[in-house]
Amino acid sequence: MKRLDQVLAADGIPAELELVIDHIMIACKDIAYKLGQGELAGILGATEDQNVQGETQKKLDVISNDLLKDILVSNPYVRGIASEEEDYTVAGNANGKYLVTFDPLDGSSNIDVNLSVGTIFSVLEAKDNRPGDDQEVFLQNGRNQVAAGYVLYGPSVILVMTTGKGVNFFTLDTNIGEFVLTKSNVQIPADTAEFAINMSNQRFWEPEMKQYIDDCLKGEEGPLAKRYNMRWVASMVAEVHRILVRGGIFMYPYDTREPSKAGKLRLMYEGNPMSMLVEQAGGASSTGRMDIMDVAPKGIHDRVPVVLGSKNEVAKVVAYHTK
Ligand code: AHM
Ligand code: MG
Repeated sequence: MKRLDQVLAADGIPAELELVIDHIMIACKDIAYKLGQGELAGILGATEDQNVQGETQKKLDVISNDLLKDILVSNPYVRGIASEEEDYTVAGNANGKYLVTFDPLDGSSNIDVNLSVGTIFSVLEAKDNRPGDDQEVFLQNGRNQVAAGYVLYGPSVILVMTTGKGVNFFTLDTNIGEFVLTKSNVQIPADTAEFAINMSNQRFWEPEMKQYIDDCLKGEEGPLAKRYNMRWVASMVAEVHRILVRGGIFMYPYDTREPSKAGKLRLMYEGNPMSMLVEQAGGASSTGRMDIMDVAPKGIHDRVPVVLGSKNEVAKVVAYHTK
């Protein structure tokens, strides 16, 4: 079986980008090991801190963030990093060509209950001479990503990534400590009858989203003429992985619980990398009104409504929002 480095080399990825991806994976293997140790390593539970968005930080959020940050800022090709768990961008090498954004441990409410979590990453090119601690250099739309992916820490550890040439799955072979190719050119089925959304927020959604879900719940008798199934893991990495494996639609729409926020999920750490993966696998990704990767970020911690997955179902949701 082919190792990750062999696949990247065969795809003609620049050696500098390969080293950046390699370093992200070194940190992710360490995170996977610590998650596997769980309570034995004393890393479960919360810290006394909150991140810039006012969310309680789990110990493993902070540990994972530091592992990624430390290795990436000392990588010669990394100009800087932006993380969901860092208030500000952090400078790397002033001559570095790449910027890395990441959610070190997404779905962290699942850590203490021993369910799947993941690391999400995105790589952009630094377009001008600004230093990596200047957030302006990061404010590019998702179409500029040169690589994106996630590592899912589940029963097996799976890296899913794209460099713009399709989506591959790599499984961590713990005998050799390497990610090996286990599925190439992943394609999301265009149609689905499985949706994922946090139904408890229903009363806070916009009328368009309420109407779409109402119509799903009407099943064969309703306007969508299908019997739907529902899933909610509360871990975006696990939801997107399910969609890449068997299709589906995942939504975290705008809601009025905190009107100043466009949605719960973050554009640069969650929306853009997942959108690149989904589009590269033949799916679609939208805010409900426009493609997520066309949204221009105003700040590194911007939020975005997310609707992604099987392309015909995403098109239906977009039609509800735009008709
Ligand atoms: P996090 O980055 O703080 O972990 O939040 C993101 C997660 C997603 O993985 C998941 O889709 C969503 O939050 C779950 O939210 P909820 O708790 O509202 O179900
Ligand atoms: Mg997180």
